[in-house]
Amino acid sequence: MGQDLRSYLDTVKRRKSDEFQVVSRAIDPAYEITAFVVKLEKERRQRPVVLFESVKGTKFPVLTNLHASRSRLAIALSCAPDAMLQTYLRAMERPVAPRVITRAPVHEVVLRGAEVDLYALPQIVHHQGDAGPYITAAISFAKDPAAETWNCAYNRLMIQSRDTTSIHLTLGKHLWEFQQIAEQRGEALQLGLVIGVHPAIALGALAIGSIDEDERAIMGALLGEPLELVKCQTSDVLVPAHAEMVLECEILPGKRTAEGPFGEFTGYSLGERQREVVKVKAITHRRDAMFQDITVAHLDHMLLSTIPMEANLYRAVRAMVPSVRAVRVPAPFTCYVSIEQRLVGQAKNAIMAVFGADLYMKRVVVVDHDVDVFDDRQVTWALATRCQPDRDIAVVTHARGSDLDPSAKEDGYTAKWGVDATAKPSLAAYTPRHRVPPEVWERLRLEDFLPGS
Ligand SMILES: Cc1cc2nc3c(=O)[nH]c(=O)nc-3n(C[C@H](O)[C@H](O)[C@H](O)COP(=O)(O)O)c2cc1C
Ligand SMILES: [Mn+2]
Repeated sequence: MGQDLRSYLDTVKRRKSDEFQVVSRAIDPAYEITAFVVKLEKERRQRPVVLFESVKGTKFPVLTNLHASRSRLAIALSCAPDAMLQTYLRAMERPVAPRVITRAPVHEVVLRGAEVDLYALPQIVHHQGDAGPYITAAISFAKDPAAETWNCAYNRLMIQSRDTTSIHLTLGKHLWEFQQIAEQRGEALQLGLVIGVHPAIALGALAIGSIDEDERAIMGALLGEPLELVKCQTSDVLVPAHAEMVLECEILPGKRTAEGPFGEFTGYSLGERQREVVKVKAITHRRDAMFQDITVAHLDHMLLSTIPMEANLYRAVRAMVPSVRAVRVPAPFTCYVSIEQRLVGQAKNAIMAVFGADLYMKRVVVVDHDVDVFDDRQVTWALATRCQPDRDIAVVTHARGSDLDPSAKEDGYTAKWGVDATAKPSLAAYTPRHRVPPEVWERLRLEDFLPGS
């Protein structure tokens, strides 16, 4: 199996040709790319991969909306759409170590020093009010300056000059931790920002877990073969050899710059903040590289991030409540869990497991296994009919959450709430749900009462 974006696109073209849309007419990267993708979804219910061949102001074509369909993501993991959670869990449990190679397509073109020009890249502005062009599909590859621990994550970048960007590091997350260590030593943190990869690599980058878990090995397990890495031209950072493009960078110690406003994944445009500064030392790319974009807060972004989140949350709840049935992340900071509750108190344990496993989680609802967490109406029904708020809501105060939650007191400092919407003391002992007698249900045939239909 190929581990580059191109071989995946070939598979999509072969297996789902109507889900690959080429646009030849020139498009303005300011707002038009986002408008095109969102309109296609809203007005025509279509969410193909889109390749804009001609983008104003740049020679690079732009690929977007790659991850906006569960069935396309399932193709990337060589499994059925409903097997993605289990496939992802297996990859977390059986990681495959990466392999370093020396010749790489991503080094076909190497631009260093004065040749670096971020303004030659597509200057994509996503939403009204954004402070400027952002790079939204870059995956960071970095190493703990004090250890052999590697980390990968998506980190959006605002283009600030020919060779600098700002970067958003969620407070308390792994790259932020590396940056703290480097800054305390007065060092720049070396990193590769990788653009244009196979979706298995994208999904692997979003694995949530301990800082010691190596996302690169989860990528390998998802690909079914070791991820091939190559050393950067200007540092010892290892990056995927088959990527479309790499920005070889360092985060400057002690420096901050104004970033934003930016339309965030939460659906809100947040104001300006002081963020870390990234110096771009080199840009390497394939000779005919595609640039990749992700439309923030839309399907391309949300589907991609929820699959790894749900796998990790399922793993965490299962460690506490073995009879967990399903986990869903239906909205930012929100998790629904269904459990087959065998002992009183397990719903509360499930809530604690979720809060312990994912920084972003702020509201958890736990329901019994007869409730389908993928149906919002059923969850709402359980909340209304199995829950007493004075008894069943657990509030955790003064905790850490997302620094992009506009309701938080200050960046990321937040309360959290878990709601036990399971029947008490147990589903078996609860007042029964009504139903038609089973023998009548079996016997009655609609056609007997609707002749001619
Ligand atoms: C398209 C996209 C953009 C993202 N942008 C950021 C970002 O700018 N900063 C950030 O901290 N996390 C961002 N995230 C979320 C992180 O990549 C995600 O939480 C990741 O798992 C963090 O890695 P870690 O658990 O190794 O710290 C983004 C995710 C996606 C899918
Ligand atoms: Mn990590």
